[in-house]
Amino acid sequence: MTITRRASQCRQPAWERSAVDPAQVSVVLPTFNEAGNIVPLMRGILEALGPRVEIIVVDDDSPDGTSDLAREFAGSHSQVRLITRKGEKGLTTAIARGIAESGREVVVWMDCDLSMPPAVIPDLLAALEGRDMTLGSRYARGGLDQGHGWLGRTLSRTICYGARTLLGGTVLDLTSGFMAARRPLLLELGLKGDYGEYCIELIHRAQRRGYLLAEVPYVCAPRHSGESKTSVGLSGFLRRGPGYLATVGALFLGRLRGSASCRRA
Ligand SMILES: Nc1nc2c(ncn2[C@@H]2O[C@H](COP(=O)(O)OP(=O)(O)O)[C@@H](O)[C@H]2O)c(=O)[nH]1
Ligand SMILES: [Mg+2]
Repeated sequence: MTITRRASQCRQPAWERSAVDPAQVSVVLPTFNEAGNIVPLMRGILEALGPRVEIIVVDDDSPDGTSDLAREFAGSHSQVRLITRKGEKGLTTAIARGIAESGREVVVWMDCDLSMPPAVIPDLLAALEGRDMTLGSRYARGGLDQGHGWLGRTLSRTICYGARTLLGGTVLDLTSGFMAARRPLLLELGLKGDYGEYCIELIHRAQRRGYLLAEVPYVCAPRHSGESKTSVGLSGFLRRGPGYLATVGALFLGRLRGSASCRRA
């Protein structure tokens, strides 16, 4: 199911659109070399959600000084917590660490390159009403990917189409990475995988367990500053692609085994 924003809702302060009180929300920001983005991103989140939201930055000791900038911002914004991991690296474990550190009912996470607009977070939270997880979606009606070139878009769409065909479900943007989820779902399912494939796995397992999901369209913008860690072209696909394909293959086999044992029972 896709949620679209109604024009009348846009006149309210952003966080009043939310079905979830921002005091119950942590936004987890996984960063590696995001010095040019982290402060404007945190400002955008506070503007969208108001002062009661919690922001947890999980930085892997970025050499560009991302942690220093986040620490300085946290000095004047008590909502912001910084975790600097030393000797540990990886997107999925960084998000998982942020989730583990949050004591709040709802956790949101997103990329920190300003490709995902903080102004969409209230829509993700509004769509959580009666649901367990909502996803920012480039591929739902009203969404768009302006952040990647032709090759990156084609590879991403191909992965999402192939995964949906093999695994079922209704979600169009299976590698979204811009998500809001309720604590019970996160505690039950956790995050597995190395990079964006955690997203395919989490969405698949959530749908199989009967959790309710919705996609919220957003326009993915080009990275504001710094460099992509995947360079979503052919070289990025060759580096990350096998992980995605292995995850989809393993989930597909699990699904086949599951339906075979159901038929036998
Ligand atoms: N903590 C942490 N964050 C990471 C790591 N790799 C990527 N990220 C963050 O993950 C998000 C997505 O990375 P990005 O470079 O934009 O990848 P792309 O969107 O696939 O091009 C950004 O917020 C990155 O800073 C990592 O090893 N550790
Ligand atoms: Mg990015």
